[in-house]
Amino acid sequence: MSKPVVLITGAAGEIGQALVRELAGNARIVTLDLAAMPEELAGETTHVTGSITDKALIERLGAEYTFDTIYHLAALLSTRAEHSPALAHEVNVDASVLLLELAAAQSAARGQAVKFIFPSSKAIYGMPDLETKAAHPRVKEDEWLHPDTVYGANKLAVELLGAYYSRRYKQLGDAPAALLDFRALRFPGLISAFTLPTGGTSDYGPEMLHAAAQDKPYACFVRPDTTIAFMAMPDGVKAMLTLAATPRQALSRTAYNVNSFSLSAEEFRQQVLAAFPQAQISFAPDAKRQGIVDSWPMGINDSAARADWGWAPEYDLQRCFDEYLVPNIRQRYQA
Ligand code: AKB
Repeated sequence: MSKPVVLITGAAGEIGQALVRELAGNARIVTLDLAAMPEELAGETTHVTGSITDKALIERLGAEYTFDTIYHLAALLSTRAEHSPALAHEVNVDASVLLLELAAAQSAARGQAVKFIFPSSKAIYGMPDLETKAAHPRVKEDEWLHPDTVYGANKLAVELLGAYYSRRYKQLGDAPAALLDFRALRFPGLISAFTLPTGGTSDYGPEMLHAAAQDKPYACFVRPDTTIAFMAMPDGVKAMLTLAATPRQALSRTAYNVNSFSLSAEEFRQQVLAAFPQAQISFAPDAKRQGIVDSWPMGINDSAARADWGWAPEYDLQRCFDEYLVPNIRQRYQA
């Protein structure tokens, strides 16, 4: 049997690299990114260098390949998006619509739903103030959907559009034989031992750790008490692959929270100091970025994912640091 063809957008980014490593060998992978794939992954994919906002390029990909699954990872993260809201809309929403159109057309043509896996974010929630945030430490999927950032609004818009393309697309005309199968995951801040995020606002966690491992001082841009949820990258990839593999009839919704552990910036610092006692970590809160993180919940309730598709993270806080982050980061920078 021929291998399924998988498209990964934003594949040279943090989640993309980790996902390619997991999928390599089991699928024919087509990757799309503005950047080239890192050398060690270059042989694993057919890489297309270009922008997801390029309509002609997306149409060409649709004409050249028939995709079983699309992992649409390309996005401008929250801090970067605040600096350029119109560009954020173009990259995060308009380009998503181009890909949804591609998946809808291929689903209809083949009579078989293309799976469309979309990493959404806790940024789609908006807590109005710190008191409310403390009083609702584990937000459910249908609560507090008032994002404070353009990135959160973009992610929520694509979740809603994806659900529409999955259920109602062009039902007033001639109904296509099959609609696409859209599935979204609302992630906490993902932390990788191998890559660093760019342009996000939960970046202070991974930045603190990677700086300490390189003996560089780090000034954290949020207050010590700032608390949000994080997740080890291998759990993020596991969540995407498990959700993609779940039969559609088991799913009761199109967007699922997935949670791991929550900790404050000071607790993060303590974890880093336990591994790198020489680390020089100070706090220099930036009012704007602080405001963004304050609007995000402390944690998210993932009982629907647990019930519908057996989600459970493998890494709790201590395992994440002791078994995944610290040994791999140490090795990376020592090398
Ligand atoms: C960001 O900081 O923008 C992302 C996110 C919360 O989705 N990590």
